[in-house]
Amino acid sequence: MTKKALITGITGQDGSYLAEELLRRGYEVHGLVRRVALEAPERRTERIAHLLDKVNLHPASLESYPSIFHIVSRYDFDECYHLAAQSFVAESFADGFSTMNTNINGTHYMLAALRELRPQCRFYFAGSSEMFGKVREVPQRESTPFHPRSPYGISKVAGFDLTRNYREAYHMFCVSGILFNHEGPRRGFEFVTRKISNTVARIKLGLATELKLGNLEAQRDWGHAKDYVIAMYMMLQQSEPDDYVVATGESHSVREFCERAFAEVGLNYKEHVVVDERFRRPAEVDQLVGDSTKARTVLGWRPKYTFDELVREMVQSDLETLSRTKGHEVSKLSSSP
Ligand code: NAP
Ligand code: F7E
Repeated sequence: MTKKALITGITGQDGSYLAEELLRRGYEVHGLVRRVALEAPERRTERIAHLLDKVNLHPASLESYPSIFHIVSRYDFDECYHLAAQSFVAESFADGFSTMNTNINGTHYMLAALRELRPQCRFYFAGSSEMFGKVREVPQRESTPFHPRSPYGISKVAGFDLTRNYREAYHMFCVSGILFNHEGPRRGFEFVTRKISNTVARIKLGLATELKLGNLEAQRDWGHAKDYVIAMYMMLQQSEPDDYVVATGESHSVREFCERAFAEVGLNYKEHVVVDERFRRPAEVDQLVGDSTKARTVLGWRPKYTFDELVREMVQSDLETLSRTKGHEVSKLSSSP
């Protein structure tokens, strides 16, 4: 029988790659999509534009238990990937209450609706390396204590605890992936990797001259989102529910990311990067690097992309997209009366 999966956050970076992965595996894919008044619909579903005739989208919001309950009541889902969240750490400092509300209550609503209506449905929670925050050991593994440094990190610890509690209290198949940063050409423009790749492309094309950043010394374990959604899928195929760290095991600074990204188009980052204090955070997570031995041995997961390949793909993708737009604008100008 065809398996049915529900993806919350299907319009996001990971949701779009996961939808592709599940469709490829023959799943019937459903997605939860909220309505946002200010944005044009074609822009909001941009990442899944090529999938719109293959997936079933349902209107709902993480702030509304009735909307979630309604969707869960209509379909007999086998798997639920709960990816929707306010995922930008800096924004969680600006509006911590909204982040907490969406990320904690939204996760609780999902779990409560599944317990009530579909207790056999397998549940994936999008945990994060931000839960390790002020790290207690290097590298970080499943047993490393959490010390979150932002409202976002705190909300993810709460989501992780809720997920484990539903597993232990109600014997549901609930797991958390503790995923380290993962990126790609579909990454939101506010995150540092995409901000860098996009600005590098703009500078190369003469559309910008400088790149303003905050802390250049922060270190992250950056992988590719395409590799990471496969780990999510694998976690739900195990005989027992458990939590897993997913990471490359390599750490690079923001400065190094800049160096590689500018070098990709033959430029020197030192001539364009400007430190702007406005992009620093009240509390920083200085160094993240994951030990994914458990995911590699139990799930058989491993990343395919290297750091260099990730940076190259992001810069080249932005360069292509912007060149097309620029070319289009130039041809529009030359054909205007
Ligand atoms: P993303 O691109 O920011 O996508 C977030 C998704 O959540 C979007 O589809 C967004 O919908 C949806 N959403 C936000 N608030 C919502 C609400 N109130 N109701 C319904 N939907 C809502 O994030 P991502 O990078 O794909 O990450 C997926 C998940 O993994 C998130 O939970 C994130 O916190 C977690 N995570 C990400 C990383 C990473 O490095 N990418 C690492 C660890 C954990 P709209 O399109 O309407 O905004
Ligand atoms: O910041 C530094 C910033 O916003 C990375 C989310 O997906 O991964 C992501 O969270 C680092 C930080 O990602 C700028 O201070 C410097 O140290 O790209 P980011 P993040 O905060 O690591 C985790 C695992 C998640 O779960 C989250 O959902 O880069 N940085 N200058 C900057 N960051 C930004 N955004 N912009 C700057 O100008």
